[in-house]
Amino acid sequence: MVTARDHINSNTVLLVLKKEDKKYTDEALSLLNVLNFENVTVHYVKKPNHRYYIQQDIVFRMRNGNRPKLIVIYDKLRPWQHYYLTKDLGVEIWDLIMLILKIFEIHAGTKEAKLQIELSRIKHQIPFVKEYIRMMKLGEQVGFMGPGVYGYESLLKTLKRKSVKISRELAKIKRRRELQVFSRSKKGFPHIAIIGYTCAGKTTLYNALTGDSKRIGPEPFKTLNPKSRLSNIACGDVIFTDTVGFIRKMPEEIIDVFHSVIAEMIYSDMLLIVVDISEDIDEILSKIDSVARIIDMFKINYIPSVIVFNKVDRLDEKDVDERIKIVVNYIKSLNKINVTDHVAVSALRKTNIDVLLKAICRNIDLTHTKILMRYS
Ligand SMILES: Nc1nc2c(ncn2[C@@H]2O[C@H](COP(=O)(O)OP(=O)(O)OP(=O)(O)O)[C@@H](O)[C@H]2O)c(=O)[nH]1
Ligand SMILES: [Mg+2]
Repeated sequence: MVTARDHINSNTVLLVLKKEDKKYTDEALSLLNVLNFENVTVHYVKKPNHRYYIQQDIVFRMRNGNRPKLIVIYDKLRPWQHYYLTKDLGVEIWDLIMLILKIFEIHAGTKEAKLQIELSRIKHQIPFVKEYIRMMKLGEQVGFMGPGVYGYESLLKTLKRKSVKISRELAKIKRRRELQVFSRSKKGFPHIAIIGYTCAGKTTLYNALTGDSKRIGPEPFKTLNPKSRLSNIACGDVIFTDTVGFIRKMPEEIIDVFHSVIAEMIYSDMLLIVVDISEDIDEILSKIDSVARIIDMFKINYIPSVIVFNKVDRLDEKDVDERIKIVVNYIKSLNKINVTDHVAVSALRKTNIDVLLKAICRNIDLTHTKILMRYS
């Protein structure tokens, strides 16, 4: 473990987790990586400090010495903790919700998803602004950072007005939306969404699948978000989409946003469900449960799904076979995912990518015809 005081400088992002949440470290680092933060120092706290979340002596040491450029608390933060950290350190502070909203923002392609994110950000911000006003009225100062009590009061009014406006707009959009609109709009090329938990290796797989492929004319890409790419594979042209990862430590307040961001991507002709087969078997099965729940929730059980068991390079061959057997049986017993195939790969080493492409081709011919028939 790296201690906070050793490695901090003005380029560092300080990532703070509770000791009991140590298992989420990789997940948190991977989210920061998506945002291109590479110089990250991890700090664990045994028990969150009431005033600062981080232990007081560490805060004081940072105040008197090197400060990071950003502190990310991988947990919910009380409004006054945000207030005191900002006031005493004068650096940007994000909590878990702010971090996840930033990630969603990158993946949000529809107006609905963007508005949902904006609404959640405002709703999340309001108690913080209220706390700032309360503290300032008690005579506290936010130092050079804040706009003063009147500034915060007018900000609060603006946020409340915006939140009402966005809620109305969202209600209208939701009424208009039909669930299958996403699929229909993508008619043309078979659309393959790569889904699964964060860190499972979706982006690595996306790169392995699309890396060598030639882009055929720029036109089709204009309507796609940057996470989708047209690829020419043995059986024809298909569009692969890399999606935002399911996050284990997902605060309830933003589950709606997650759904709106993932919805547009998930209505596809095929799902590649990426599973990190090198994890603890209990962990794998519990993640499979959540994937099945999400598939159930969106009522997309009809979409043919290829399970991609990734990171086989981390295991012995015998282990891989044993684990796959257990997981496949478990998935079948759930009866919620339309599994048409499974393939073991190493996306990183590009092992068995050809086998996966063949599996895709075997299933896509059938499925795309079906999808076209349904809407023609
Ligand atoms: N050993 C091994 N590591 C892999 C493999 N595939 C991916 N990884 C590693 O797993 C980590 C996460 O990979 P990503 O491709 O970013 O995972 P992701 O599912 O896109 O994660 P999010 O975008 O956060 O949802 C990276 O450190 C990869 O290098 C693999 O086949 N073998
Ligand atoms: Mg990714």
